[in-house]
Amino acid sequence: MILTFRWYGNNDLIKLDYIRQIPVVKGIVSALYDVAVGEVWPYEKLMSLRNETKANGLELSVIESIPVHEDIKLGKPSAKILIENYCESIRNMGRAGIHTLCYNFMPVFDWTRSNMAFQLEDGSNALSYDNSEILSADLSDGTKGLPGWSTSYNKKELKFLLDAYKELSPEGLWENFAVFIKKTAPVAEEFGIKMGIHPDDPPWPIFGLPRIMTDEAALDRLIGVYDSPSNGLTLCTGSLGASSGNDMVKLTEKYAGMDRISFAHVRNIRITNTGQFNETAHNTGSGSLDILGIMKALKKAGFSGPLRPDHGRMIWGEQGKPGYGLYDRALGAMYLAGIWEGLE
Ligand code: DNO
Repeated sequence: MILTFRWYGNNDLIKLDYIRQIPVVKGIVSALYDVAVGEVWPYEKLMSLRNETKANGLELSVIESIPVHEDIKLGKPSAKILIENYCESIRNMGRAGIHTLCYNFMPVFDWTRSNMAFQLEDGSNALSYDNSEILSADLSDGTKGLPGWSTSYNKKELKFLLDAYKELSPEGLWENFAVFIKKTAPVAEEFGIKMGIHPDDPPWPIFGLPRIMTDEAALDRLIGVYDSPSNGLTLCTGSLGASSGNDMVKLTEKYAGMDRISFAHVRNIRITNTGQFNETAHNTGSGSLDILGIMKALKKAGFSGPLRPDHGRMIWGEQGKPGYGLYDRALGAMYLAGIWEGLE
């Protein structure tokens, strides 16, 4: 296992030399933030990102994410050229010596929360989700009504997208996914890259949009579409684990055993009701998930890929990007590395 840490590039409040001071962290998870969605990611930019992390003693282990253009998910005619561009970005990653790619296939909305600063008993803040609040979110002025939403769509753009998806069933989304992965995964194979799809977060439909990467049946289907270690999963324990029907230790054992876990996001959440959860500290006792059991399952399967602590709470007065402060993620990194060392 390679312990990694997400870094949002030079605008990130958390600098690489701080990340380097977390003794267990060896790799960086990052992306290019100045390439328009659908364009080819240039080799030179990927290479300079890698050199920058290297100059700080850290390997660029994972690209999270190259966004998948909505036209690909919608199966529009332009998907053909957009998928070809995606393949070229994968080739450029390979040429730049980066071997893991995390991406998702969630229509319009990536991960979604209803409260970015939910107060926990100990006075710290964490992200939380409540289905009823999300259902009543005001989308009449685009994504402005959504807390913490970063990719902004104005009123017109959002309406256009939501209308376009009205025509698309979950089966239709699967078909478009199959077209995408059958083209991209062989290129990833050829260039020594493991792709890992990020499960839908939360793992159920929101705003009437189809969501397909939600449970064991979906993961089996994903593998069935194109069977290769280059077509794997980003095991995001807090995303899949938000649905109590997903037994995370069992799923980890199964897919790690099949060598289909390309990358792991390990974090804990507390399920408070159906469709309702809040994020917690990483350790097993703080939330509903058996983090030790998950790490044991990865270890037992000989998992050797990148793994990162995921969203942290805001503690010790830290201000910053919700979920992506330094302190609690660093605690998470130490906890996860400690478990691993113990298992070794
Ligand atoms: C949230 C992240 C996601 C993830 C994308 C991957 O913190 O896990 O935004 O990067 O879904 O494509």
